[in-house]
Parts: sequence; structure tokens; C-alpha cells
Amino acid sequence: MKLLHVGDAHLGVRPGGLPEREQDVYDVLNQIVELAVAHQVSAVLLPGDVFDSNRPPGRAVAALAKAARTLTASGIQVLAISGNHDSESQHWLELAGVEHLSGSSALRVGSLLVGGLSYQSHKTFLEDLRSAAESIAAADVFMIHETVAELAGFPGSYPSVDEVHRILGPIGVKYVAMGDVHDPGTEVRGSCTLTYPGSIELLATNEPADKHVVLVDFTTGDPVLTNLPLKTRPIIQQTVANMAELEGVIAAAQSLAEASGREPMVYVQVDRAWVGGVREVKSTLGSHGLMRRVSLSDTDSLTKLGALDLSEVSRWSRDKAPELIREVVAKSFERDSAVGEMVLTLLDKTSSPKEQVRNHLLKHKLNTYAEVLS
Ligand SMILES: [Mn+2]
Repeated sequence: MKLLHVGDAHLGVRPGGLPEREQDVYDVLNQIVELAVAHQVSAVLLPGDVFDSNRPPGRAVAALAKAARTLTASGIQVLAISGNHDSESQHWLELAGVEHLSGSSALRVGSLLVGGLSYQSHKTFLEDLRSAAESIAAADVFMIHETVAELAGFPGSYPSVDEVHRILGPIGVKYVAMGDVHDPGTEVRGSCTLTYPGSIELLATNEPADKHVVLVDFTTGDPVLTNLPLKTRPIIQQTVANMAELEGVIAAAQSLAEASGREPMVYVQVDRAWVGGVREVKSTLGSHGLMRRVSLSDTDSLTKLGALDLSEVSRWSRDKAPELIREVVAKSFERDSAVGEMVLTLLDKTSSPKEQVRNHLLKHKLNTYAEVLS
């Protein structure tokens, strides 16, 4: 009895506003379907943020529906819970042919009982988990969408692995399939393993670029984990101080494109000592690579504010606004704390999602500024 645990998919997300990047995520989903079939798993687990938003584009729903059809035709169940990005996604998941777990019931996958709790709120998470555990009474595997302190990679007030284990251990859970954190990680408590496979495509520059899904094998009774690598779009991230170094980046981009058959993403930071470097880099990079990002490694505050990547603004929507605000705050702090303070003051005067901004700062290890908000 094997399961395939897939991390945050965020279907429908379009990093950098590029349709190619939206397609990248669907391509990875297809790879996951092939892996599930090849490894003859009994079920694919999708613990939340399956879609990037509560109103996923039609292509995202169609991509999931196609994946679910192929999987079900091979006798593979597809189980999901909703995450914070797609908390209202039950309808879309079910439309795509995916079984949705709400928390009050468990589903049978062969000899295993799989439970799951859809995301509701960080504040009530442990309480919600406790009532879910009480109502289902027994499960071998449980899906949650929540950040746990030990695997967060950044400080914050999150439930600990022990707290989660104290609730799920007694009902027999041996594997907790987790979503929410985009970096992979595993913790073991007693006979229970808790794992984040990490997101399936690179969705932020601070994520590790190597992606995988987790094969969970229950053949011997206890779960045995194997990471199955995913082929995602290659990326080059480099700081350059002169033209020769930039030429090195371009050569690397070309050989990566030839080797992988797709243009790599190219993120270049220009050393501040290279006067006029940003303009030089932008014009020299030309059409090499996809999703080119050029920024200064360090400059004065006004230039820094001007260097903020606000290309997202043209795609502004109610859904994206809090995310964009978080990004702008974190970026402004990274560049200059005075600008960051100014942005926070502006946020203070509006009804901003402070808790989200605070968590985002912590994620970027901007602890001092996060304290301003607490
Ligand atoms: Mn996510």
C-alpha cells in the first residue's frame, strides 16, 4: 500500500505574470500523475493550496480534472483538503473529480484510513484538529494545512510538532501529510512521521529550487518515505560585478536552455560598485532566459524604492492585494528600514492584514521589523 504525498501545487498561479510559468505548474502536475501511475500508488494526497486562489482560472480546474481522470482510470484515488489560498475550493476540487476531506470523516484507501482537516484559521487550528480527531476516532494517515514551529524555517507563533502529535498520535495516525510550508521537512514523534514535501514549483526566490513529492510506502506497516524528484524550470541566481561575470551568466543560461529544453529563469543582482550596471545588465541580458529579474544588491533608499518590482500591480485584484502588500513590505525592509517603516505607517492608517504582514516579515527573517507589528 503506497501513497503519493504532493505539496502545495498552487494551480493557476502565474509567477511574474508569465503564461509560461503558469504552464510550468501544470507540466509538473503531469509529471506527478506519471510518477503516481509508475509507482502504483493507491492514492494521491493533496493537503491544501491545490489551487492558488478561491477563484482558480478555468485552465487550473481543467488541469486538475485531467490529472484526476487519468489517476482514477488507473485505480488511484485523489484526496484533498483546502488550504489558506483555496479555503473555499471544495466546489472546484469536487468539480475536478477530487475527493474533499472536511475534517468530520475519514476515507478508506485500501487498508488505510485517511483523515484530513481543511484550513480554517491559524488561531483555532489545534481546537479544530482536536474536534476532527474526536469525530473520526481513528486514522492511519491525516492531512493538515498548517505551519508547525519546528519546520517553519522562521519564528512565529505556530503549533508545535508535539502538540499536533498529542492529538493525532492517540487515534493511530502514523503519517501526517502536511501542506502550507513550501520548503521540504520531516519530523518524527514516536511511530508518527510528519512531512512537508514542499511546493511543486519554485514560487518564491527564498524557496529551495529542488522540488520533489514524497512516496509513502506502508508495505511493512510503518511508513517508509522516498523523495521523488520533479523536473522544474531551471533557475540561475547570481550577483554580478562586471560584464565578464554577466557573460558567464548568459553562457550558463544558454547551456541550461540547451540541456533542459526550456529557458531558465535568470535572477541577477548587480553589485553596487558597478555604476550603471543595472542598465547594462538589462540591455545585455536581452532575451536570454525567462522571467529575468535585475536588482541592485544595495543602494540608497530612493533608488531602492524605485527598484521594487511592482509589475504585479497591473494584475492587482482583491485576491492578490494582501500578498502583494506583504511582498512590498518585506522588499522595502530588505532595501531600507526607513522605507519599510514608512510602508508600515501607511498600513497602520489603512485596514491592512497586519498578522499576514508580520508572518511574512518573519519568513524573510526580518524579526526586528516583525516586532514592530506585534
Ligand atoms: Mn502554499
